[in-house]
Amino acid sequence: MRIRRNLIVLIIVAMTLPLLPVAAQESPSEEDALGEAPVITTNIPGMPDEDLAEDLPDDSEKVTEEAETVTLYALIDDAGTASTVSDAALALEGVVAASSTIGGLEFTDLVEIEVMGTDNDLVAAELSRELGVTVAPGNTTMELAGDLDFDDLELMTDPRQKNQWALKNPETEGGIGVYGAWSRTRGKGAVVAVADSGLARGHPDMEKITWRNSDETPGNNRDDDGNGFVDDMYGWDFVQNDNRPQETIGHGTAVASLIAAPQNGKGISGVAPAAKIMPLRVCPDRSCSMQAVLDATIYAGQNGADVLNLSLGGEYPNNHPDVAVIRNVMRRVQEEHGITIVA
Ligand SMILES: [Ca+2]
Ligand SMILES: [Ca+2]
Ligand SMILES: [Ca+2]
Ligand SMILES: [Ca+2]
Repeated sequence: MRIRRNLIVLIIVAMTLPLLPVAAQESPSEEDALGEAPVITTNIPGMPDEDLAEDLPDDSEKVTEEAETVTLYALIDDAGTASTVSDAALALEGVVAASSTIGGLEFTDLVEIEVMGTDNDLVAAELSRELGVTVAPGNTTMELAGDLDFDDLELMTDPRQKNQWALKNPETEGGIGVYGAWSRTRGKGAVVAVADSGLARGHPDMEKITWRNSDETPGNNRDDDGNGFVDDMYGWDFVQNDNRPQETIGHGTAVASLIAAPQNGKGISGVAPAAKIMPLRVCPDRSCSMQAVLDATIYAGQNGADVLNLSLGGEYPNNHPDVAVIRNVMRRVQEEHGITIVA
């Protein structure tokens, strides 16, 4: 399992290198952690217009809700324990909730604080002043990475897999040499969560590769597996907060196809053509909220993904506290669930 996972990771890393991925493999040193801000930008191939249209939400489905509260994060160090900070936060006006349990995971270095939107600056200032903790605004956004042209992928077929130079021999053709890896594994049994713009499940190369939550019963309006998500048969939409992570711009579907498009005589071949994709929608357009990315990261870990792919990026000051929050959450999910995060 470890070997296979590492193999897949290598492959995916190689495939997404040109896409300028973000960052969260193994625990980097503190210096690296703060020194290398994530660079998030993506591009992906598209799918046929008709598939896209079919999967597009109608206007009424657009997210219109105004957030009444905002989420801040206190970064805990020597300044105090998580529970001291939670208690202090709860005593402040405008604070609705404060906890070091996030998505069911206990954190020792992070407290999530929900604040009425009008009071967030005041609360942040007060916490820093009284407790000396760093308060992260939690409002960072990332962007989809890369310049993939979906039409290019559409032109390729399995027989034309020979045109996929990136899969070929590194010495002679500059690729990642995936054919050698395929003699050992094509990713069967591995689940790769793709936190992106969704997945067009009706696309000919996508229909059979979607991960299925076997612990959930579809369509009964109940959370049968008790994971906190109702009827999440095929991943989750963290933008609309529903169980339909439909594609809206094509990026997520293109990323998924680079990872796991099956060898079926249609479309292209992914680097791990026997793996399954867990679609997690975090980007309604090219911009992706940090909150959605963190929620999706926790979901991927808790629901058995072996790998989480984030073809996202962004540029922030090296010491931006939100970067520390993102890193802490990803590290914690890795520790808890052993998932490999590629960004
Ligand atoms: Ca569920
Ligand atoms: Ca159900
Ligand atoms: Ca949706
Ligand atoms: Ca194919």
